[in-house]
Amino acid sequence: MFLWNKFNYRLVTCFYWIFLMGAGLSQAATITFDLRNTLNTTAIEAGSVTQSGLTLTLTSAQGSLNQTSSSFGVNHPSSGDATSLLDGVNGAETINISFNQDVIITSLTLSSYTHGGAETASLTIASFSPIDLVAQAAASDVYNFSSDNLLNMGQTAQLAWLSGNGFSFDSITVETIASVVPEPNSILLLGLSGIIFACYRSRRTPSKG
Ligand SMILES: [Ca+2]
Ligand SMILES: [Ca+2]
Repeated sequence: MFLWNKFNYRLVTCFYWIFLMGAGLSQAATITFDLRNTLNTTAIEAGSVTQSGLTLTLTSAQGSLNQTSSSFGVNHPSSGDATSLLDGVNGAETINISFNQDVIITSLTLSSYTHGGAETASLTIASFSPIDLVAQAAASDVYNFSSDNLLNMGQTAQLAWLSGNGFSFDSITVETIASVVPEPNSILLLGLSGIIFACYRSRRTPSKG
């Protein structure tokens, strides 16, 4: 009985490893959404655009989304607004960001964002603490994030104007998360062959127990 149980254990273990080898990791991809006129204007102003299979959805509670050849922002319905910037002329404007799958927000780029404390903004990713975006001296500000930057499907990140005369939300870069999917390829088949051979050897080797 003991030998039979041990043989069964080995058999189950072999099948388990074969299953794991048969399931491949999908590649994580880095995708940049340039929100200026390099993306489809109709789609992005309607609030949803797909690139490399990943769909980005944007909304603003303060007005409609507005894209120009060099900027992207919120067109507030009240007069005097900087229509293609996130600003505070008619109240603090924000843009909500979400995706149709889990992503890691790795960076975003702003422009028309004056350094030296003249303008301030923040990015809040899901329930993590807001990140202050301290404007840099460069004409175009790139902000990189290395922690607390996971945005699961269904969650929202919010880019918010805090002070100053307004800025453009130029682009956002995210990394998709690798997932386990059936993906047979030559390497896996090679590994599978090795495992089957190991199982065969294991079965033929007399047990010492
Ligand atoms: Ca505006
Ligand atoms: Ca500005």
